Amino acid sequence: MGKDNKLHIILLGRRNSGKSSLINALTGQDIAIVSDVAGTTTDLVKRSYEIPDFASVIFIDTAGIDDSGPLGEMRVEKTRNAISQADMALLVITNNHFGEHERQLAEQLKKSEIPFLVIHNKRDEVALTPALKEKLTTTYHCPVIDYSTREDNTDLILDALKSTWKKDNAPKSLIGDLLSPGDIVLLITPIDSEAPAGRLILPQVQMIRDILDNHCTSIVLQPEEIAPFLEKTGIRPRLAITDSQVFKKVAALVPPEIPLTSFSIVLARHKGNFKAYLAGTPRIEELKEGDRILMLESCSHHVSCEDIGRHKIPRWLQEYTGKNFQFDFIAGLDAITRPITDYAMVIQCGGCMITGKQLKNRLQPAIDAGIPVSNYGMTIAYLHGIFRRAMKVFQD
Ligand SMILES: Nc1nc2c(ncn2[C@@H]2O[C@H](COP(=O)(O)OP(=O)(O)OP(=O)(O)O)[C@@H](O)[C@H]2O)c(=O)[nH]1
Ligand SMILES: [Mg+2]
Repeated sequence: MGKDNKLHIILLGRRNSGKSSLINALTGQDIAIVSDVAGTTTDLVKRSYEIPDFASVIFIDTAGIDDSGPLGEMRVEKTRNAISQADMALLVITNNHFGEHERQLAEQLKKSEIPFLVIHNKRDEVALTPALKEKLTTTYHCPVIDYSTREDNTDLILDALKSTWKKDNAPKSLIGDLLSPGDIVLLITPIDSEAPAGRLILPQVQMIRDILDNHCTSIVLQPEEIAPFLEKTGIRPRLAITDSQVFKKVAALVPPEIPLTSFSIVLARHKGNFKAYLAGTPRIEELKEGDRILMLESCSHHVSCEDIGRHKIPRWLQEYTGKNFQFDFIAGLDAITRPITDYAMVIQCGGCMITGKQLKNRLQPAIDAGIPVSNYGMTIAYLHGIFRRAMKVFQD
């Protein structure tokens, strides 16, 4: 979603494939200029439209991806850059032609995790072959629609857009892949001064729900209750998940044969760039005296996150390394004011208040610049010497 909370859908394809015609058809407005001259659209054109029962969208018309010459190449560059603003894409092809341009676009979309549909346009002239449809469906797992802006109404495409978006945004299980039905999971939840009065926090509630969804049993208990519980019941849980702040204490209480991880690590895997965190966290070792570290907080009102991010992690980092650092804190989705290259490391909170895509986009510039990134839970695990144990259950 863009800042305007609208779904941005970009149309991509070669010149003359019918991108502008398709936007006209989808929006029911004859606004975009359409012609049989290749290269009619030369700039990004945005068009708002309300898809009934779905969302406010902005269609982005682009110049053909096969444009050439110095000006053409600039247009192609512009089209490619626009892809990152999009939430979804329509890849328009004709004449059963899916060549290098299309493959590159599809790869870029996949890499950016932008769901897309392939529209084979002008079926009134040449119909989509079953062989190409089959090939594209198995390669990209996306809808492939044979279409004609001259003959078909747009319901087919609008329905496919809706269902693709819903499928892509369907909640995925947090730990379902680690469990079998009937497994028992310990959820270690200290009730201390930082625990909100009279309730659990969102990640704890989400985890309980996820365990129920997977037909497993959760046992919710405080650190002090671990040893008596295990002793009294003789139960050997499949997994233990703890609040990261008491990780060290809990690691000593949960027998080594029981896999142990933390709520924030589970959430980091679920949402965010787990691979980048896995690679980035141990680079705490490379930090130098006086380095600048960026702490990204995705919400501005969660008192306990604030305490962890603003006080505990900075203190623990300086204690662990024996060095002093400068910390910058940025809350919500506020802009990062300094150039990202000023930072030696970026540490992101769990991101419980923002979407996965927002979280990823927020970290991408740092990742692209080769700056190590981590998140609160993984940094805490590392600083407390339990990183390896906490990651093991995901690596096996
Ligand atoms: N036969 C047929 N022609 C179509 C269809 N859709 C579009 N066209 C024609 O294809 C030509 C190109 O259409 P545009 O919509 O301008 O294509 P475009 O992809 O926006 O092209 P550029 O802006 O040059 O990149 C026009 O002459 C359209 O009338 C279709 O379904 N069938
Ligand atoms: Mg056009």
